[in-house]
Amino acid sequence: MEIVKKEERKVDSVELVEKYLKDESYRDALIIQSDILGLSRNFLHDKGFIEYLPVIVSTITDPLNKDVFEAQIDYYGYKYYITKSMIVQKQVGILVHDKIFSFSPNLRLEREEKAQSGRHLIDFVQLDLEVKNAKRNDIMDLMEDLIIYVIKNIIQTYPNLIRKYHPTLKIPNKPFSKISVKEAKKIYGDDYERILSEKATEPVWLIDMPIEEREFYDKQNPFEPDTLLDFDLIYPEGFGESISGGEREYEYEQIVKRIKLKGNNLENYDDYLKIAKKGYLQPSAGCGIGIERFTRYILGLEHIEKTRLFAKIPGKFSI
Ligand code: ASN
Repeated sequence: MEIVKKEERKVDSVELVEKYLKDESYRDALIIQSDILGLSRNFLHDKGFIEYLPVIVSTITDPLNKDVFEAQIDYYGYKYYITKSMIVQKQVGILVHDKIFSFSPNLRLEREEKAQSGRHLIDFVQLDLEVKNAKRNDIMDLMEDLIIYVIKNIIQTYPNLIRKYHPTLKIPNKPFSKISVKEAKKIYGDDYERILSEKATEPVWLIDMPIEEREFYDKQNPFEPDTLLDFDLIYPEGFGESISGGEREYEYEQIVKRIKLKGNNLENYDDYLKIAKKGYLQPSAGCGIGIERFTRYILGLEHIEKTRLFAKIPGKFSI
């Protein structure tokens, strides 16, 4: 794919700084975000998780099941990818410690149409975690507790900010409801994700993605082979997708089959496949939750751009 530069877009650095100083919603969002980071970190430490530093450049990265431009760098003739997610690194990570997480910066060069969604940035951070021998339900249960813990604490600590920005924000009730993609499509049609989010008043799990719609690493359901043992969490009130995750493929033959099924190039996964072939990979499950989206949801912000400084909106040039 070729990136077409449509026009010269001038960004004035002084104007940008003045915007940050004038509009207090940037300052408020950063206060909330700082607490989201601290609370999530404490929550996971208490559950015995080890925090890893993120991997930002690698020879392998998530192929992603979507249309993004490739982000590669050339270093002394070697090719590195900028990480789109740490999924393969997490699968190796759990061989060293059973429960791991990372605040992982990801670069996804999304198409400009995504700017309108209000929830896409090309440079964002996800809290990415993985647990050895865990099942899908273990991770969903963990994330429900994490979200409840974070929202509860933030409402208690910053009642005035919540009243000002998102007065309808509630502490969600556990367990969150679940709906399969098949069922959601039947009820809401092809635009099920958007409609589900708009109708919901509490977060909802969307489960059992069709195999052709997701990446090779989410585990195929042996009892329903056209679906995966995975999930997304959808925020209510139209705030859209929050989390994606699932159980993982870890057996060499199955991984090869899945990479081929997606039409991905096996050679791109050489380093990963070697590890799988040796039998080192283990069963695991995990997920990632976008930090800027979590901030946006808690404050009920119109656009995710408000949740960080130097935000990069799809298709736009910025500092
Ligand atoms: N972090 C996600 C996961 O663990 C993968 C992703 O970001 N695409 O499943």
